[in-house]
Amino acid sequence: MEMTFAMIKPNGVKAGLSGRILERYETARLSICGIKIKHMTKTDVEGFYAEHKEKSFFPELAGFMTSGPTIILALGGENAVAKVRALNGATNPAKADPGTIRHDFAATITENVVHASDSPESAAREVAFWFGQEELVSYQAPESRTGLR
Ligand code: 3AN
Repeated sequence: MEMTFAMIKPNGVKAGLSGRILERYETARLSICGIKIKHMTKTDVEGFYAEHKEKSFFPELAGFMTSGPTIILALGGENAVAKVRALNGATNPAKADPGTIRHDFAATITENVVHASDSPESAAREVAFWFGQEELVSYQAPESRTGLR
């Protein structure tokens, strides 16, 4: 089973969209292998977005990412990395396809509501950045909700 890292950014959490976003991941048969709520510090953001530290948009990104709590997720399933990227949509919400999370909920490229790892290599790094092994579980998402209402 492939595992990827995803995050509901502060504007998504504050707007009360966490449940609706999680529902999309679960409906796509991804399992929640790890979950935490975390108010990031500037040091967290510098470590997590190390590849963007020198970019012109970094101060704005750091200000936004520390503006409130985020929900951080390890999601598992077949092709989890590509699946979550597809569900999230393009980085710039203006270019995101209808039906994607960013198209439906986000307004700007900085405040684009969600994050997801862009490759299996970054997924491994990002999951390990936020979760210890003992904080992760593994289960298979069911094909249907048989036995439940
Ligand atoms: P993604 O989250 O789609 O993988 P990255 O990793 O390239 O996108 O960028 C990380 C975050 O940095 C984005 N989610 C967005 O908040 C911000 N960002 C990326 N590119 C820009 C940009 N050109 N202008 C402003 N913010 C940006």
